[in-house]
Amino acid sequence: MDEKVLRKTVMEWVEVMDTNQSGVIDYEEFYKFFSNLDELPLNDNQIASMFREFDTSNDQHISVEEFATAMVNACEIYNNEGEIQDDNIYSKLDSLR
Ligand SMILES: [Ca+2]
Repeated sequence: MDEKVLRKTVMEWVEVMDTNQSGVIDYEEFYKFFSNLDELPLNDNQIASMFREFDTSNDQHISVEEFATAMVNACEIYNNEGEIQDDNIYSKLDSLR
């Protein structure tokens, strides 16, 4: 697994999600992003539980670092291909539910 590629992807996601450019993802931004993913249909409860799981510091914001850690953990468990592919990050996220 290439963690650098993953972190770059996470940074790009955070940039897209962080609509008020605060540098962290609040729940509203998180919800907007994940409720609009056609590839990953999630209900409100699933999005809320993902947010809680990602927010390891419990400050109600997800930092780039927290997001990256959550993705790295997901990929360590589920990625056996040796590299990160954008199109299967969705299925990894799916498995965090
Ligand atoms: Ca946090």
